[in-house]
Amino acid sequence: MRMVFRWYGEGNDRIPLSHVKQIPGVEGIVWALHDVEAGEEWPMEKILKVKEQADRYRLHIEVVESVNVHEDIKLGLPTRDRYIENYKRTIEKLAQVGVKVICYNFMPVFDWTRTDLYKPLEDGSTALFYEKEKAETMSPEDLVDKIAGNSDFTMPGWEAARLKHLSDLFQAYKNVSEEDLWNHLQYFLEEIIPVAEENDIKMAIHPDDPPWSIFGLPRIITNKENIRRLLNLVDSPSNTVTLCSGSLGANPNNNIAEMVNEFADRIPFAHIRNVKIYENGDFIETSHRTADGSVDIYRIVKAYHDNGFTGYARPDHGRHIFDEECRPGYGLYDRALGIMYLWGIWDALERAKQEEEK
Ligand SMILES: [Mn+2]
Repeated sequence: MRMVFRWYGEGNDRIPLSHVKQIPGVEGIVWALHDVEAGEEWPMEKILKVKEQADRYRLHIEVVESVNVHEDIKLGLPTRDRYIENYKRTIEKLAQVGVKVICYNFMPVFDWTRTDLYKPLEDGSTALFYEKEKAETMSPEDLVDKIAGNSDFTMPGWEAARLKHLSDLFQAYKNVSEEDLWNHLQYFLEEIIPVAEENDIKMAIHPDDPPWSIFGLPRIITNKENIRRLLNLVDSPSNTVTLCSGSLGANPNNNIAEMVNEFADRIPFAHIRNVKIYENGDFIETSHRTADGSVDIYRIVKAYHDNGFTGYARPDHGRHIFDEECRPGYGLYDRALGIMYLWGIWDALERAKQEEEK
């Protein structure tokens, strides 16, 4: 397991790389050019700047999250080919600087969705929260105001430029069924996977968060069967999954350890996080500890260990603790605690295996 840490870039992330470097076992950053709009080709100059910054702390930049997919690609519009060409050029450039994994998602309009970014937990910390009833009754515009408007920080996937034409986008998706979205994903993969293969890059799709349809938009990367289908769309070692225990874990029917066992060789990047699911369908992001949520983090880490996992892993989100002022879900402290919990499980499993072999 190779531990990495999501970092939003100089001037955009309050956490300095000098602090990231001090979290035990963190070897690299998970990064993106957050100021480049979806569909545009990433400029080499900007890519190299991030590499220089990471190099200074001997952190690698092998994992990118995300190269966002333009809506025209998800909608299957004729204009998609231009954006797909840009995507290919970006893959080639990222390979040149040593990138191995590119995370992306195929969620229409919205990336991850929550109804509250600062919901208090019993211990006085706050965390990202999803209130089912609210999500089902609030308008998309209200949601955008809440997430994109209420924050001092830009939120990944909630960039203003993407959400400018909200009503047009919803109109455009009216006639896009889940099967259409599968077809559009297949078209995209058939174009980019050969380029990824040539460049020794793994394209790792992130599951939908939460793993069900919101606002009537189609969503397809939601469970084991659908991940299996995704991997078969283009059967290539470069067509892979970012297995996110937090996203998939919001549906109690998803057994993530089972998914690790089935898809191990197609998971180059693990997102590990716990969520607590309430009976009414609400869920909140908790600490990583198994006892604190509904997802059995121990079982998941054990499944990775059993399968000899050598891919990258990161704590997915964290709570906001110790009065830290941070991008919602992306503070330093709770993610650092999460990393130590993951290492604790991993090291104990590793040690037990060594003792057994003696
Ligand atoms: Mn995730």
